[in-house]
Amino acid sequence: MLLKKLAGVVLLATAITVAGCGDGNAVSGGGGTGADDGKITLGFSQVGAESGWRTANTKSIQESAAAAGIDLKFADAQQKQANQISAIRSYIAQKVDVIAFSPVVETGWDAVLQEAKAANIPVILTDRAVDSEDKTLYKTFIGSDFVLEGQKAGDWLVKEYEGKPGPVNIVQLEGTTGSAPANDRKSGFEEKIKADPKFKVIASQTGEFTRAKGKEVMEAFLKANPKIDVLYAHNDDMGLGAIEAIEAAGKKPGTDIKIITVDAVKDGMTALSEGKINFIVECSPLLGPQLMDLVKKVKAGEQVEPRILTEETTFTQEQAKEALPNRKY
Ligand code: GZL
Ligand code: ZN
Repeated sequence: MLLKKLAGVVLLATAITVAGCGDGNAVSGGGGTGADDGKITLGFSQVGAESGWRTANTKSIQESAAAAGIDLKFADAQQKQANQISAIRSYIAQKVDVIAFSPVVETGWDAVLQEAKAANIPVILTDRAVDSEDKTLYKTFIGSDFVLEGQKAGDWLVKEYEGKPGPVNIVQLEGTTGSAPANDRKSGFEEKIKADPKFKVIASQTGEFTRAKGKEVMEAFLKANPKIDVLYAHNDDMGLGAIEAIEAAGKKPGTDIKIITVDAVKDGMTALSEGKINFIVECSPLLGPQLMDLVKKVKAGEQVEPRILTEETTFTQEQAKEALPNRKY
């Protein structure tokens, strides 16, 4: 009788342990999806497909998920925050193990991030930041320092015009209104040029990170301002659109109007190598491999750095010529 009882207790204990470990899974990674084939399920909400950078970023995420054996659910939000919020909500409903996203704008995320936290699904921010005060709403943020990118652009301009008289009339094509890269690339740049009053930002408007809008806004800048010396565009795509408008106006991009852009995607680097752009600040889209490492660590309940900075540099025309042949994107 006693032996039978003992066996019963052991059996029960084992069952609890197994269940416990399953529950443990639930605590750290959201319990996985229905198909518990041991694969991690990652729900990713992407901004959209607005630029060459974004396309390269999406490719990096999709390829590295496959290489890491991670089951990727991917949603393109066409640059609309509401679409990102509903994608995140659907990932919560599907009980994915981890959620990652690139927030199209900085504000308005606390509610949906609270819901993910309540569902015990860890969140990783990639590429762009959010302004949430509560740092427990996400495990880490991997992306560039956009203020530094703006400062690098401003530093180049200050050096380029050292000893030359003003006024230096600057027009600025800003990224998506309210996005971290637009806010921070603007503040970093303007902080550097405000040191010398000869630099004047005579017009500044969003080109929404796209070629089409960049071209349209540059056309308006050219019509309204007879003397433009410099264009600072928050990404290559808007700069490339502006080049079309500048040439249509009979001016030489890179000569009559100096151009500084950010990203260093292939098309931007090609224009730089041809002298149509004068300086590019790199912003790496290749976040995929590091993201997948973070997903595995977070799923396993390991501690991760709260802020992970991407490696990136800057390019002059000469450096672009050298770098172009083996550029990955
Ligand atoms: C920057 C990224 C920006 C790129 C643009 O990390 O968020 O969005 O600079 C892209 O090209 O559209
Ligand atoms: Zn910011």
